[in-house]
Amino acid sequence: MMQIFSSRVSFLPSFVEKSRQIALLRGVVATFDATLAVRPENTGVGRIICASVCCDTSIRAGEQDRAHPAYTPCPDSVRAHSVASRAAVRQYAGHGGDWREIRKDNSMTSQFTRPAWLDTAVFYEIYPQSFCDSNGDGIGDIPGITGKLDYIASLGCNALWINPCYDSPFKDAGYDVRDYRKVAPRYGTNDDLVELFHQAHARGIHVLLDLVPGHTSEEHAWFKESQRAQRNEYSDRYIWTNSAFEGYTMPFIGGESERNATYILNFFKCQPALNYGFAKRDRPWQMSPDSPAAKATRDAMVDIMRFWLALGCDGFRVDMANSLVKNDGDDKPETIKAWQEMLGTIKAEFPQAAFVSEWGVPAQALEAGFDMDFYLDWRFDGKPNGYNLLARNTDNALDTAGDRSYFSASGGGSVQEFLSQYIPQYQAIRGKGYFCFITCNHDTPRLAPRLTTREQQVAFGMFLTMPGVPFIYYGDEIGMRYRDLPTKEGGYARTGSRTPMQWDTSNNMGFSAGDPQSLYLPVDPDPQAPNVAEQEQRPDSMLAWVRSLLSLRADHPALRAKAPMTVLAQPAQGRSFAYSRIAEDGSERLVIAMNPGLESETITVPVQGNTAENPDTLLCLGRVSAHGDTVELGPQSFAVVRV
Ligand SMILES: [Ca+2]
Repeated sequence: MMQIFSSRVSFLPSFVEKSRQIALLRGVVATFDATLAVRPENTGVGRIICASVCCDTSIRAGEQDRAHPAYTPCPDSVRAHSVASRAAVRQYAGHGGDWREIRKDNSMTSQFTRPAWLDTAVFYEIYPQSFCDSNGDGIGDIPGITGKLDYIASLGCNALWINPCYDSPFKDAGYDVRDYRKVAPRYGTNDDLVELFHQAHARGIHVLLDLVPGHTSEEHAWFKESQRAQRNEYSDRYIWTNSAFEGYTMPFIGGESERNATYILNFFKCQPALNYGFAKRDRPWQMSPDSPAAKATRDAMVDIMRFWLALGCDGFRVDMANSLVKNDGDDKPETIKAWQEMLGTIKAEFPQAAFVSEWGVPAQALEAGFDMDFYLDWRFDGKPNGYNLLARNTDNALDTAGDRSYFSASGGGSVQEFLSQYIPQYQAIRGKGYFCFITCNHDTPRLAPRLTTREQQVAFGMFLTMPGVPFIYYGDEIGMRYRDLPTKEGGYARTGSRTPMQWDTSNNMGFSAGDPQSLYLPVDPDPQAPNVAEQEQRPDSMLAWVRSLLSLRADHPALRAKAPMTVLAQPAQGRSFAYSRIAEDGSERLVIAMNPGLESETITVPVQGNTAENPDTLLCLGRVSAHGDTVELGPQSFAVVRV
């Protein structure tokens, strides 16, 4: 079965194509399950997998092609929540589709209190197997992370998100959880993790773990029980059909258990979907989200959160948060309801816990109770979403040629297209929570080597001064490079963004004292590969720039997550972009201006004085000068000015 997925991914022509497939497989398919239906011919991925798997279960592929109820647009009548007044939010209508407006509630004041600490938070995402190996076995571990907390604090980061570190067969690098309550032995012990919480808190650092609520590993004890022919407590914890010969329009597996049924998958073959019910039901085996079985799944997930929060964890990044309830509508009413119940319960017990969703539609995610949602990197058939426009508007992760990203000095265009997508989403959630920029993540190609250091510096200037809570992926602060590598633990095209952290020029670049052959992934062999020790010596380094930006952010209330942002300049014919940030109490107003292009540009913004000598220029990259309301921005420049 695994081969089906492997070959499906590996023959795809480009990284972006692979990423698209992975995104679809990992849950974007769920985000867009209804929007994809706008063009039924675009349901290819799910159908191909269904067809492939169902060949193994003796079900004709054609049966999967007929109705596709999973991809039927949700009629208004299905929307469960009442809406007093609504504002439009733009959402991408799936690959091959277009941007369109969906209707979202913009009137509801969130019932959830947001943890105050998020207003000044800056996150650092750590892929545990690749950050620091403390015992020389070639795999990063929890004590390794603990040993680097001072480095993380020195960056200006005061929060961590650690990718799954739970017991797992690692067929999807830990997103296939075998035991939610146990640290994987290769990373250490539960005690090691509790010690990490303590050491982090002593440095003012909050720690979020990664919650994978939508599926488990096929080796999870719940699933082993659920597979049994005899009914038991876990029979309905997963989604089973009524016969070993009955499939469905979602990926499913048959013939592997004594139970006379097939089960629904969320992603890889090893990841059976947990049962949160179906919003729309067209088969007798589909249960309601209000069923006792779906409620039991929600309770079990709350219990897992409770377990780690009680041990000192500060919250969770939640994997594929938008896809719990199957056959849900465009507006995700039942998935939102499920989260409102779960987060309502856990937040009442742990009001300072923070939750960030892999959802990508912040108006929905915040309504569901999350504090933050990511601006995810989406690209479908060459069509970028707003974030992809900024930094990854290309089909080639490695090559500068053909890169039309806004931050590409020679290839990018006006910032207007990004803003036309970002601003409506930003306005829809203002005051309710945070829409968060990432530098990269474990599913996304790193900016380097495609973007130069200078291009990355301008990009970071924006990412770290926009509203919301920023997330820096480990190694991006030194410009670590995406590498073209064979797959590891289900990473496929994502593997190249998951290589060991480059600390210095010692053995394995300081990542591990072990044999290079034992490493989780090989370190970058290039003699010019960036490393922390070298960049610490150099004031013009990427590392120094990131520290400057985060130091500025920490010192200025106008750069806090909540502080409002207003666009000041977005020339249609130029490359420049300027915006203001104003402290919530009105005590401070900053102007951020940038020009990622290669030609000088002049824009009109309310900045006074010549910034070359002006003490109110708080941070400057390249040549920036202002005369009255006119600001001249040199090539590849960035400035933060107090006005
Ligand atoms: Ca280790």
